[in-house]
Amino acid sequence: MNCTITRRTLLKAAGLSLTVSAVPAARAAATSTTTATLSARPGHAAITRGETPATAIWGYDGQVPGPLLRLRQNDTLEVKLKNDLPQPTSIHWHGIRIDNAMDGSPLVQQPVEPGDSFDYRFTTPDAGTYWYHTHTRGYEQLTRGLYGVLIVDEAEPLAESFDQEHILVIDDWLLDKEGQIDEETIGAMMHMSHGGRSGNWASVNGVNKPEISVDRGGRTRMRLINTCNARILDLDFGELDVWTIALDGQPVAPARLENQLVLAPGQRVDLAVDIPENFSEPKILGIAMRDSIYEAAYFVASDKPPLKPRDNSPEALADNPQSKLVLNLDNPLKVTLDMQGGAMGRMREASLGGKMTDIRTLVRSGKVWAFNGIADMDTAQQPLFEARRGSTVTLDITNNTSWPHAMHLHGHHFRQIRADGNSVTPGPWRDTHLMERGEQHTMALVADNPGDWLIHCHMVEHAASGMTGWFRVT
Ligand SMILES: [Cu+2]
Repeated sequence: MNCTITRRTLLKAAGLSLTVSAVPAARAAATSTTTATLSARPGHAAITRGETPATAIWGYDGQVPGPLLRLRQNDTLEVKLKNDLPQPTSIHWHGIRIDNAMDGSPLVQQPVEPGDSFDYRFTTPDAGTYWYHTHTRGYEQLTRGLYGVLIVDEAEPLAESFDQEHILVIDDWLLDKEGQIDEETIGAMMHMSHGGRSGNWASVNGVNKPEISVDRGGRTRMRLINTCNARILDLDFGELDVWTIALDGQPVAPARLENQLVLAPGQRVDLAVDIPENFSEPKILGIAMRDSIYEAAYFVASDKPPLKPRDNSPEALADNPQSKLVLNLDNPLKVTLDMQGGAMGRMREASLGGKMTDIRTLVRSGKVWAFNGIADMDTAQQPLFEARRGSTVTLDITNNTSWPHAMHLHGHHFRQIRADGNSVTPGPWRDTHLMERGEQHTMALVADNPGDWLIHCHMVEHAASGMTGWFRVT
């Protein structure tokens, strides 16, 4: 008999850092189900830490980030979304290889009307760091704070590998002098056609410049999530000893971080960070700006006596089913994706509603970008491609624009492949891949998840103004 155990989700209103002992340690004999109710509703957040009145936000349970959802690999998550907002909404479970009907995109779900609710239910095949966020009017609802963290713990607990865990959700906010979200610029064409909306305040776990308590001599697993609308984060850890151990939830061979860490909107990274035994002064988590470091957070020593530092480098995380997928590059379905448009671009016209439309009319219609000459591929009858389940697809993506873009795939991960003589070198599996301007990358995926899925730029202003398409797996 399949025993189903309902357990409370680990909900933490503030301060997402927790010790490893707080992670559910005992493995249930059978898979279990975690349930939660999330009310999408207005609330307030002390983003500026008292420098202004609290910021009016929209958040899950009225807080930002929303409640931490945490379950074990292969378990089931049931979430009732209650919409207590004045407009329709939905939830996308970013990076989870999910049942298509639960993906939250407009391809598979009518947004939930105000006062209504929707029950999401899915299993979590891959361990890792994920997040959930609105997929309706993202340029407004993500701006207002509708996102939270979803952690899937490894089927076999890792308690001995780390002394601590920290979850760092990094966002930026465009606030006025009273600390309120600048509403006039929500969805502004200026942001859509340029680099998206960037803020004038940064937050880590919902507050500006928090202090993050770390154990001296300890090794902490840091899970970082970029929830910014559009800002690409160049993160600087100063002298701390940092290894990358997973990207977008998928394990990678531990590699020491030698430079700044680039985290595009939507992306996550898991790090192993060794805190020196004699650590005393606050260390800065910096965001590299053009010619300076913005101090996003401070690592400060906890009151605990120093631990004996490890002399081994971090162990690799166990592979996920996703990371074991094998590309068949002998005879892939080859797809070309030309990203066009935006300010300082060359696009003069694109198809809109099936008609070739000049750029001025496109701008008036709120569309300034196009995939393969189509400015509304998100609602087009024809998908970007249709693949048989289990087949390998290569996506030849060219960023023919003057802006970087973070390309996000729903329901799947993909990896960059580089032809190197006769061999092919695959990059890490990711669900969100940064394309700098002018770059051409060949990405490959195993189309193993049936349904209709979005592919879009995760700079949410771009996604809303032409940079969204879809594909079908049959
Ligand atoms: Cu973009």
